[in-house]
Amino acid sequence: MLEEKLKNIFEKFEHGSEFYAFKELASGHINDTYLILTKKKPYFVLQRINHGVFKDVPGLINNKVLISQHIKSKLKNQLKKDLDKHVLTFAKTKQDNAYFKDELGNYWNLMYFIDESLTFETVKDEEVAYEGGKLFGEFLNLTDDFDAKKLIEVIPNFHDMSFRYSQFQLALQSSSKERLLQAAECIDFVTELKEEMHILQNLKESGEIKLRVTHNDTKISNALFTKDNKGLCVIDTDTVMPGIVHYDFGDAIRTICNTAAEDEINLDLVEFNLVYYKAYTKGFLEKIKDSLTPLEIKYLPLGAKTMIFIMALRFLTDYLNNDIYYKIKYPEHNLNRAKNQFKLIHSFAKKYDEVYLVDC
Ligand code: GN1
Ligand code: MG
Repeated sequence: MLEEKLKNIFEKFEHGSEFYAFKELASGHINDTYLILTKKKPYFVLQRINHGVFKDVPGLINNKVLISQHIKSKLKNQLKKDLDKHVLTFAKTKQDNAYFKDELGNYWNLMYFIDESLTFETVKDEEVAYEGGKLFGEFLNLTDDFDAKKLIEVIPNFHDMSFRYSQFQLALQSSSKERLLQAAECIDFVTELKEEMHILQNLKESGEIKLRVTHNDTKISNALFTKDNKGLCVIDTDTVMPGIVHYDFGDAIRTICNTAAEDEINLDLVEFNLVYYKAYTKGFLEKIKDSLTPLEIKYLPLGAKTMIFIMALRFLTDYLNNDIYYKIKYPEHNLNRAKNQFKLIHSFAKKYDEVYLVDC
C-alpha cells in the first residue's frame, strides 16, 4: 500500500516528526511528489526522483543541496526573519545521507514544506507576474557567484536546440504513420522555424553569451508565493546547472504569459499576455539587469520564443515516440501540449514588435 510505503520511507529520514497522512502533488511531469502531513507541523515534501530521466540522482541531489546552502548563506545577511521560507531545506536520512535508496533502486529525497505558501499553474494577476520576475531574477542573482564547476550537468544538452532537433529527426523516422499524420501541422512548423531557433544556441557556443548557473525549469508553478501574492521561494531545483539567462527568462514567460494552462485543448483560450510580459520583465530586470550584457538583454524576447518552442518540440517528439518521457493522462496529451505551445508562439509572434518596445 502506498501510504505504508511512504510512511516507511519518511521514517528513514531524521526530522523528529510523526507521519499522519499524505497527498499526491501531481503537477510535475517527471518525478513522484507527495506532501507528507505530520501530527504536528512542519509538513514535508517527499519526492521519488525519476532515475530513468535523471541518470545520476546522487549528483542531482548534491547539486540541489549545494545550491540551497549557497542561497541560505547569502540570504542570512539580507533577511532578518523567515529565512527558511525563502529557500528549500533538505532533510538528511538517519544514516546522514541526503537521499534514501529503497530496495527497488528508487531514490527519495525529503524537503521541509514551506507553510502558508501558494503556487499557480496559470497567472491571473499582473502582480504575480511581476513578483515571479523578481523571484527568478533574484535566484540568478544569488547564484551568480556560485562556482558552476561544482555542479554536475544533470541532463546533458538539456536546452540544446541541435540536440532536441536530432531527437526529433529520430522520432520522425521511428514514429507510426498515424501519429505522423496527427502531428503533421506541428511538424511543418518545426521545420519552418529551424534557423531562428538556433540563434541563441550559436551565441552560446561562440561564447558571446556566457554560461552562468541557471534553474532551467522556471515555470510559474515552480515559484512559491505568500497569500498576498508576494514572491517567496523558487522550488524544484532538480535541473540547476550551467546555462544562459535566456533559459530562465524564457521558460517563465512561457507559463506566465500563457492565458491558459500548458495542456489546455481549447486553443482559443491560449493567448500571449503582453501585460504580464511587461510586468515579469520589469521584476526580472530589477534584480538582474546590472549583471547582464547589452547582448543578453537584446536577446531576451528571442529567449522567450525559443523556450516556448523547445518545449513544443520536446512534447511533439515524445508524442512521436509513443510517450516514453513525460507523464500523460490520455493518448494525445503530449500532442495537445505541443499544439498549445505552438499556438502560444503564434500569438506571441503577432505581438513581437511590441515586446521589443518593452523598456529594458
Ligand atoms: C518537466 O517534471 P517537471 O514538471 O518539473 C521537464 C521540464 C519541462 C516541464 C514542462 C527534467 O518538468 O523541462 O519544462 O516538464 N523536466 C524535465 O511542464 O524534463
Ligand atoms: Mg522540474
